Amino acid sequence: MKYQGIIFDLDGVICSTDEYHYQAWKRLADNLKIPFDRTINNRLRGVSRMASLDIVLEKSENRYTESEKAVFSEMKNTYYRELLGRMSPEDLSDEVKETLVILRNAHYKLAIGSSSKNTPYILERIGLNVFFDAVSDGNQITHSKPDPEVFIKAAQMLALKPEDCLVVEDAHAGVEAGVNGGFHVAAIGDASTDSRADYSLTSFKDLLKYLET
Ligand code: B16
Ligand code: MG
Repeated sequence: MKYQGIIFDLDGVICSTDEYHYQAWKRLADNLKIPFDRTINNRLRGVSRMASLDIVLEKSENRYTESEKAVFSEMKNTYYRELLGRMSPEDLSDEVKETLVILRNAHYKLAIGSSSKNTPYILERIGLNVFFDAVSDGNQITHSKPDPEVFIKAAQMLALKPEDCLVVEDAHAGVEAGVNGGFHVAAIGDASTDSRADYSLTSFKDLLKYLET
């Protein structure tokens, strides 16, 4: 097989929690009377919570202290977790579920590589907490995407070399992270036009076109 492992980004790839990130940031921005739209939101994909906040605050006329920023980041996370709390295994699409099972049955090692500190909670909500061979997430890294740390950790957990793994990403920062780490990359959604990716996917099951199963 060309690849032995597949490392999936979480928000925007496995599930649509990218929409909940948008709604939670929008709620915070509205509270602070800062303009915020989906174009700005796309810049937050794959980026850590604090780095995302700095991008959101670019449009503010005020300058905030680090302790104020800590409060805002906590507020956004509270809004976000409220939305996550409403999720259930029904929020995992049949397409993603069926494709993951086909890949598992074809003996690929499967991992998550997400910048999110909420990864364990999300996986639990959608019923995938014991599915993956490895979970590398925002709780274990010091550098967020586009740094490749989260994917390198995932590959190490799978005991594979980066060149033997395919990263699946919806964020430009994530595609860059994959390329920086020496991984092959399949891009979907917002990142699908990113020319640095090896493959452009129009849907999750498109992966099966490029992988032996
Ligand atoms: P949290 P991913 C990323 O997850 C999101 O794309 C990004 O928007 C978010 O800011 C980041 O996780 C941190 O998330 O606030 O939950 O720790 O796309 O890498 O799975
Ligand atoms: Mg993502």
